[in-house]
Amino acid sequence: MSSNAMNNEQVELIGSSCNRVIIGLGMTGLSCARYLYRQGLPFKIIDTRENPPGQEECRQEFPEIALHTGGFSEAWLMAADELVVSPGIALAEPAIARAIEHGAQAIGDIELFCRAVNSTAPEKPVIAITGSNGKSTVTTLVGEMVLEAGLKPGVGGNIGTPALELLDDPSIDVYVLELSSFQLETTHSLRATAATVLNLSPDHMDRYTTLSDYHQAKQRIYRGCATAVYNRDDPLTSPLLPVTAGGVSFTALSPDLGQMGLLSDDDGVWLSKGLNKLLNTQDMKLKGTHNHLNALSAMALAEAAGIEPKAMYEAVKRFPGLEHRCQWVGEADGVAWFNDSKATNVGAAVAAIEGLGAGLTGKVILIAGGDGKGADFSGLRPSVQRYVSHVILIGRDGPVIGDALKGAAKGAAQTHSASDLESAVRLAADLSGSGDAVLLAPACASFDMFKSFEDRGEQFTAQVNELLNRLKEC
Ligand code: UMA
Ligand code: ADP
Repeated sequence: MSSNAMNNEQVELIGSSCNRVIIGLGMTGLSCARYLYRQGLPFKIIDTRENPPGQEECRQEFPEIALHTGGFSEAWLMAADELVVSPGIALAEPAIARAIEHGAQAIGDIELFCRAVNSTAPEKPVIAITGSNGKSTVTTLVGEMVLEAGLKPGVGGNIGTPALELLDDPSIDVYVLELSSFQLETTHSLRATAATVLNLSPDHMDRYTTLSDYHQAKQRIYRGCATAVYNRDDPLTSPLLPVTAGGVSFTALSPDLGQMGLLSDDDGVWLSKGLNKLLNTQDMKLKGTHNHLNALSAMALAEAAGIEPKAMYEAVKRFPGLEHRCQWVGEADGVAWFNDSKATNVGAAVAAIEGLGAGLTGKVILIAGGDGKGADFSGLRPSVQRYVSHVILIGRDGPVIGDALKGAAKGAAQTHSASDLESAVRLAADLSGSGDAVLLAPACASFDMFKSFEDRGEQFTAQVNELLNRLKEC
C-alpha cells in the first residue's frame, strides 16, 4: 500500500510511537517542531541548508532534539513512518520519494493543523482559500469580514503566519487559511466549512511537470468541504471531487440564481447574488474586475461560514487592498506609477495590465522580469499587444520574456533591457508621457535580485518617490 493511501485510523495508531522526521527548519518546520514538542510527540529534524533559519530557536527550545543540516540523512528518512515536509521542499526530491516508496507517509503542517482542529474544535469553521492569484487578498478580506461580524478570525497559512501558530489562541472563532498547492499536496484531513480555488493559471512550473499536476494539487482543497466556492469563468476551478453540501459559483458576468456575479445598470457595476444587487463597486476601494471577483468569492465563503451580510458589505467597502498589489505609488506630469511587485506569475501580470490599461487615455509602460520559475511567457502577448507601449526587462529571465514577446510586440510595444530596477525606473520616466502609467508587474519571482517581493516593491516605491520628488522640485 502506498503510504499516502493510509487512512486516518492508521495515522492515529502510529501517533506517539511514530518515527517522525520534520523536513525543513524554516517558518513551517519550526512551527511543526514547537507543536509536536508541546504534544510530547517524538521527532527529528532535517534541513538541507547548512544554516537553516530556525536553527538557533531549535537549539534553544529543544536542545535534545536531533537535527541534521546540510543535506538529507538517508538513514533517518528510510527509518521514518511519517515525514512532516515543509512546503519549500518537493515530495519528488529523490531522497524523499525513496522514503515514501519505502512506506513513510508524507504530511505537512496543514495536516497537523487539521487533525488538531478536527479532534479538539470541530465546531470552529475553517475557510480554506487557494488559487494562482488573489489568495492573500481574499484571505485578508474574509478575515476582515469575520472581524466586522464581531468574531475573532485566525488568519494564517501561506499568507505568513504558520497555521499551527493559530492553535495557540483559543479565542479564535473562525480559521481563515491561505493554502498553497505545496501545502495542499501534503494535506489529507482538511474538511473545510467553505473552500475555494479562485482561479488557475500556470505557476510554479519549476515544481510541477505539467499544469495537470498543479491543478490536481489545488483540487485537494475541496476534499470533504461543505461548500465549494468556484469561478464559473475558469473551468479548472470547478470541484472534481464530491462536495458534501453544495457549491456556489462566482463570475464576472451575470450570475445564475443564488450564485454570485456582476450586474450592470445606469448606476454602474454591482456585486450581486442572483438578481439581487448587493453592493455598487463604486463604493469599493479595491479596483479592477479581478478584485470584484475577489470580493464576490470572499462574500460566498463568509456566507457559508455564517457571517452576516451587513458585516460582509462593510468590510468590502472599507478594505483598501494589500501592499504591493497594483498599488498606486504616485503621479507626476500626468504619469501614474503602480507597484504590483506581487505579480509573480503571468496570470497576475495580465490582470494588472488589463485592469490598468483599460482605464488609461495613454499606454502602460511595463517593467517585468526576474526569476521566471520556468514559465511560458507567451500568455503576456495579447495584453501587451493591446495596452503596452514599452516593456522594460530586468533580471535573470528578462531575455526569456523578451523572446516570448518577439513578434507580438511588433508595431505595438518596444522592448528594452535594464541592468537593474533603478535604471528601469529612470528609463520608464524617459519613455512615458501624459496619460500613461508605469507598472511594475514582473510576472516573475524576485529571488534573483531581491530578498523577496516585498523588498522589490519597497525598492521600487522608494526609487519612484525619489524621482517624483525631484520632478516636483524642478
Ligand atoms: N529549503 C531548503 N531546504 C530545506 C527546506 C527548505 O533549501 O530543507 C528552502 C526551500 O526550497 C525554500 C526555502 O528554503 O526556497 C523556504 O522553504 P520553507 O518550506 O522552509 O518555507 P517556510 O519558511 O516554512 O515558509 C512557508 C512558505 N514558503 C514556501 O512555500 C516556499 C511561505 O509562503 C508561508 O508563508 C510559510 O510557510 C507559512 O505557512 C511564502 C511563499 O513564497 C510566502 N509561498 C509560495 C507562493 O506563495 O508562491 C508557495
Ligand atoms: P496570491 O496570494 O495568490 O499571490 P495576492 O492577493 O497576493 O494573491 O495577489 C497577487 C497578484 O495577483 C497581485 O499582483 C494582484 O494584483 C493579482 N491578483 C489579485 N487577485 C487576482 C485575481 N482574482 N486574478 C488575477 N490576478 C489577481
